[in-house]
Amino acid sequence: MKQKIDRLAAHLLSLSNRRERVDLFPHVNLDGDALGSALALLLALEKLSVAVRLPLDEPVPPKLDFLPALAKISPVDTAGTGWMTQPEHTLALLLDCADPQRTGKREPGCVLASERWVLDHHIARRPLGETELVDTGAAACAELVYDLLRSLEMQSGIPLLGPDEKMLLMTALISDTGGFVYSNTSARSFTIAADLIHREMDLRQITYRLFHQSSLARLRLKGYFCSQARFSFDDRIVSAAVDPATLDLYQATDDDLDGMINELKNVAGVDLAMILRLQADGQIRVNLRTSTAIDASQLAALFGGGGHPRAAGMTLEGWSLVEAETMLLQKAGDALSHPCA
Ligand SMILES: [Mn+2]
Repeated sequence: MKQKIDRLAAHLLSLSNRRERVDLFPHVNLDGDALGSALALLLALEKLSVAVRLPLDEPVPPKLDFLPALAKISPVDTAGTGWMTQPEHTLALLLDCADPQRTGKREPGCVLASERWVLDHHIARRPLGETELVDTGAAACAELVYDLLRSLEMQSGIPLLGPDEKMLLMTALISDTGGFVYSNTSARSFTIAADLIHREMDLRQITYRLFHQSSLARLRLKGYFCSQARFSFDDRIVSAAVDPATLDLYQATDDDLDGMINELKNVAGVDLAMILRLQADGQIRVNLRTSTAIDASQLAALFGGGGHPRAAGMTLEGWSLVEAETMLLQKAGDALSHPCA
């Protein structure tokens, strides 16, 4: 991987003071790793006098609006084609993803570019080409961007890791490792973090914004949720239902429910947590989180849904909330008493 990174670095350096431009393509539904990695690389390439853009057609998620260098983003209207200026002189670099489809409506910009490179850490679903650098051992794309910046520094003699680049890469690393606790966290993650940290870096602020910041609406909704959650089957199953009127009452939105299911699942002894959300169109969205005692994907499959063994979901139609919850509790109870092999 080091040789490949060095080769990409040499190639990027060769574009210094040339008309060729680098367009950076992090995946859609930006997360801390995708955006932090892209902005750090953008700042570094600017220092090397490489023409570079970060074309985005989605707003920066509110929880990432504290990042430095956000003004460097090029907001583009992908409804038209005007944003792809001179694709024949453009190097497209995909970040934190390997397939142009993962860039959403920006996909033509990746496809029409004169050359395409990839820097990613997700498992590849196809054979990789020479210019596709994928390291599944990296906890975050930011680890690969870090290596790339160090290689660019070596080859150019120009220092590239200033406070902003360090802040962006640290945020990306914290984001993808859940604050250095997920199983992808490696000794290498800590080595890189040790090199990025400095006295002025506000780690507390980064973790607060990424993982803990709430809102009054969300807090009140959480209170309602936790107080009305129903525990059954010796407290091994917990369910909670919410309708649009309740969300209105708390001036909350559907987004405020994100992560709420983990609060229920985190209760010791709970094997299955489920949240039923009645939508404005009458459909009911159901989320499931389970311990190893129940396969969430199998339970969801009974109702045409799917997902992973520990997290799954489905959409129900033609039921009232009460009917749906009663029926689901029955099926879940069956699953508990007849655990799958
Ligand atoms: Mn990532």
